[in-house]
Amino acid sequence: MPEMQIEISQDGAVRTVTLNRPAALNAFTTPMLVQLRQALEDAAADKAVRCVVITGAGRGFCAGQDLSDALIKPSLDPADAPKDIGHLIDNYYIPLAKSLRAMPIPVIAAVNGVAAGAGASLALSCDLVLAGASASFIQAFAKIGLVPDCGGTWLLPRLVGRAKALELALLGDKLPAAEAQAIGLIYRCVPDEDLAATAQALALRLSQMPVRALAATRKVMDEALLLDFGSALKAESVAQSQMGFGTDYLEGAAAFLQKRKPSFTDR
Ligand code: T3D
Repeated sequence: MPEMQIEISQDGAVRTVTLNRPAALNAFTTPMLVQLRQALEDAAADKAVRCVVITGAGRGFCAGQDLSDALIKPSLDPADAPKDIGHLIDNYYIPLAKSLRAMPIPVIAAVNGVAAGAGASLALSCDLVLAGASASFIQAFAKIGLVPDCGGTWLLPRLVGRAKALELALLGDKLPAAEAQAIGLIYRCVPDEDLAATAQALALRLSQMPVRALAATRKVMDEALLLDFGSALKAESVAQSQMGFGTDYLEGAAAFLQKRKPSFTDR
């Protein structure tokens, strides 16, 4: 059984998952990728959890794939056959990226330091990305002869447009959190000392909202990017119909009419 490389904590309906290999800036190992995916799936299955926060221990958020991992580390001996790193992507990164995208509740990234390579993709896959002022985002892939992965090629142009996405991905320059906010890559940059409390407050706020509708909003918005206008209208109608049968809609509308605070329960 590999040692735990993440930490999990719970505060009310908010579950926090902390990537925990601070000496390597929380770079991903295969056990960590498996543990993170399992933690997300456990949170998805637990009806008491209504929001997840992902953050990192120490001074980094996540430095992407651990490049010293024996699974992928290239041999310096030219006689050795090159390793197929597509195997790592297929078996670890793709399942993680899909689990994150399919979460039935909102997920916040609290980016406490550098987010590089797949670590940046992980953060940017979350629904709301908060970052401390000293945090940064680096599309590190090009620097080591790779392409963005863990959803990076899908996310970047959608978040900031093709020109900026290519600038970030081709040059691989460090993008400070304040600039990431300015170009619309992330939700908000806050002072480092406020990051954890801001993330918790945001998570508490989301956890008290109709989370089923929030997850459905993410889904229809993602789908709408691939649809023509008429098809997007229809997709909205299908989702709205599903929400309309939910307890949360009854509660939300009743609370509005009765001028009281709603109490949402759907998951
Ligand atoms: O096969 C595949 O790779 C497929 C999958 C690809 C997905 C990817 O994520 S590819 C991108 C991989 N990540 C990187 O290329 C980033 C590598 N790291 C860096 O460029 C720098 O560390 C940072 C810019 C992120 C931070 O720089 P700095 O100066 O703040 O810290 P540092 O001194 O470089 O790193 C601190 C320690 O973390 C250091 O260890 P040491 O010397 O103190 O023992 C460093 O080696 C370690 N570390 C940082 N990133 C990684 C890492 N160790 C292994 N893998 C890393 N990715």
